[in-house]
Order: sequence, then structure tokens, then C-alpha cells
Amino acid sequence: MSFSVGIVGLPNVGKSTLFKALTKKSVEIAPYPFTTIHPNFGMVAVPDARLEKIAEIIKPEKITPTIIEFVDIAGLVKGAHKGEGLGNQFLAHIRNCDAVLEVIRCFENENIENVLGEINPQKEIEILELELLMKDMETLKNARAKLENKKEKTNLRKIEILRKIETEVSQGKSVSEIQLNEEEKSEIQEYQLLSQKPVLYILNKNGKTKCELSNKNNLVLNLKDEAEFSELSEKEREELGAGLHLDSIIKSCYNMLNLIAFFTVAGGKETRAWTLKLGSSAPQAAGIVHSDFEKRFIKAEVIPWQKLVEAGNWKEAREKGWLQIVGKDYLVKDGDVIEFKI
Ligand SMILES: Nc1nc2c(ncn2[C@@H]2O[C@H](COP(=O)(O)OP(=O)(O)OP(=O)(O)O)[C@@H](O)[C@H]2O)c(=O)[nH]1
Ligand SMILES: [Mg+2]
Repeated sequence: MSFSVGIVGLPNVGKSTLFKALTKKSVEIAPYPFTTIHPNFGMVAVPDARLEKIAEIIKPEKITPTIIEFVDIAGLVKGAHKGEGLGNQFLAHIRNCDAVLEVIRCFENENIENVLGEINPQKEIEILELELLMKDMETLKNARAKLENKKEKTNLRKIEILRKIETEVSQGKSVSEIQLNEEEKSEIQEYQLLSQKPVLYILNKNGKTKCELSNKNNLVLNLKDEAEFSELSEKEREELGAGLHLDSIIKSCYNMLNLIAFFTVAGGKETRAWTLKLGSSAPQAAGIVHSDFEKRFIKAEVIPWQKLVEAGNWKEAREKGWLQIVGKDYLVKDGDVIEFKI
């Protein structure tokens, strides 16, 4: 299981440039709108200093980081929910993602068409938000109409929930901003509503353009530099004094998805990081390592990664009594090193 993050924004804002910097895949990047039509998919290793530290003491044959998927999606324009531009198809690709990176154009360059006609992050965000909201309205309406047509009493509660959310969305509220209880959340889960997904804004800036966003989760970067620097070796970057910020993007995505990492050492052969939703149990973690393991889970040995590093190896940790034996109810913590017993 891997989590995926969709790269979204108006045409010609630098989405593919960001994708290339993150994934090192060569994709088409051009100074005209709608260069990307079909989505590009790429897997990226999640940087984690803890994995390196564990590997230093375990000295495995192999070190495997956990991964996150990025999807470079076609540019969206006003009216996309009605099929303008590359419209609906594009919205379907966002639906399949767990979180969204919105690239906002803050660089000036008269040779690269600015679809908005000006640099205005707030306005750009409003266009994007409105399209996602309109699409969600449509999804909610269709879902409700379908249930109403069936005339089954069991649907009454769900219809009520859909109507409530529809009303709030029609007033311009993102689904992520609406207070929902567990029942409501679970009733709408199947629709994968677009405005419910967590968002990180990337302000793509160069030169002295003033570009700020208050009270939104955002990073200010120069994506063209990031893409160019990502092709250099670490030594070349040092000489230029060019820092890369891609790690902070990847980590921010990880955090906004409420993900945690746990580690396995496979008896010393492979030191590996895995991704888990915060609040998952030990058997669920086992199921990520191997689909069979969730059912066959009996117990597990667990140690916080710092403790393992301090002990120096697994055997020593056991002798010190630092390994905790846990059962099915144990909730995995970020940074746990786990050995499953099946
Ligand atoms: N000056 C400058 N140019 C940039 C920057 N980021 C991207 N560009 C250029 O802007 C143009 C569009 O970049 P793309 O990455 O193709 O943009 P996109 O958002 O994927 O565009 P579509 O796929 O058409 O929606 C290219 O010519 C890039 O080289 C930047 O930070 N500064
Ligand atoms: Mg593109």
C-alpha cells in the first residue's frame, strides 16, 4: 500500500517541473498551457534519517525506504467541473489521490503564458477551490438523487447527511472544513470528495515577486531551481551553495496525510521503513509487511528506534529487557522497530 499525492494547479504554473524534481523522471515541460494531458505517475523514497541510524548498527545487506506516489495532473481552468479545458477527466485523477499539492504561479516571465494574466495567489487558489467545490456539489447531488429514487427507508439517514453537507458546500465551505462526526465521515467516504483532501500549497516564485499566503499550509520555492539542482551531485550543490527543498515537500505530504513510519530489520538482512496510518494496530502493520500476516498475527516484539540504536543490536536490546511483547490491541507508534511473530 502506498499513498499518493496529486500535483494540481492552473496550466503552465510548474506542476511538471515539480514532478520532475521530485521523481527524477523526464516528463514534458514546455512554456505553453496544457502540455500535460495524461497524468504522469512516479514513486519517491521518503527521506528518513532514523532509517540510516538503524542501518548503521544493524549493517544489513539492503536498506529500503518507504515510498510515496506523486501524480502530475493536467492543468485545470475555470469551468473544469463542466468539462472546460481538460475538465472532468482531470478531476477524476484528483479523486484517486489521498492528498493534493497545489502549485501556484508566482514567477514572472513574459515568454511563458500566465493563464490568469497576473500574479495573484489568492485568486488562483479561489479558482481551484471553486472547481473542486462545484465538482463535489455535483457528486453529492447525484448520490442523493440516486438514493431518493430508490425509495428505501434505510437510505433516509444517508440522504439527510448528504443534504446537510451539500448545503454547507453550496455556501463555499470545503468538506474538510465541515464538522463531521464518525457516522457522517463513514457515510461519505465512498465518494472521495475532492475538497475533503488535505492540501499543501507550493508558491512557485522567482526573483523579487512578492508572494505570500497567510493561514494556509504552504511552502515558497523556486521550482525551476529545484528541478535543475536535483540533477546535480551533492558535491556540486555544495559548491554552488544550492540547497534542495524537495525533502521538506515530501515530509510535509507525509505529515498532512497523518502517516507514521515503523521499521523492520528482518533478522539483520534488510532494514526497511514502512508507512502506516496513525492509530493503526500491530496486526494492521503486519498486514502491510505481508498481506497474509494480518490474519496470522500472534504477537510482536517492539522497541523505539532510539532504544535499539542505544542497545547496539537486537540481542542486546532483549537482554536489557527493552523489547516489549505486544498483542493485537497494540497501537503502533511513530519510530517503532517491530518484529512480528506469526
Ligand atoms: N522562470 C521560471 N520558469 C518556470 C518555473 N517553473 C516552471 N517554469 C517554466 O514554466 C513552463 C511551464 O512549466 P511546466 O512544469 O510544464 O508547467 P505545468 O504546470 O506542468 O503546465 P501544464 O502541463 O501545461 O499544465 C516551462 O517552460 C518551465 O520551464 C520557475 O520557477 N521559474
Ligand atoms: Mg505539465
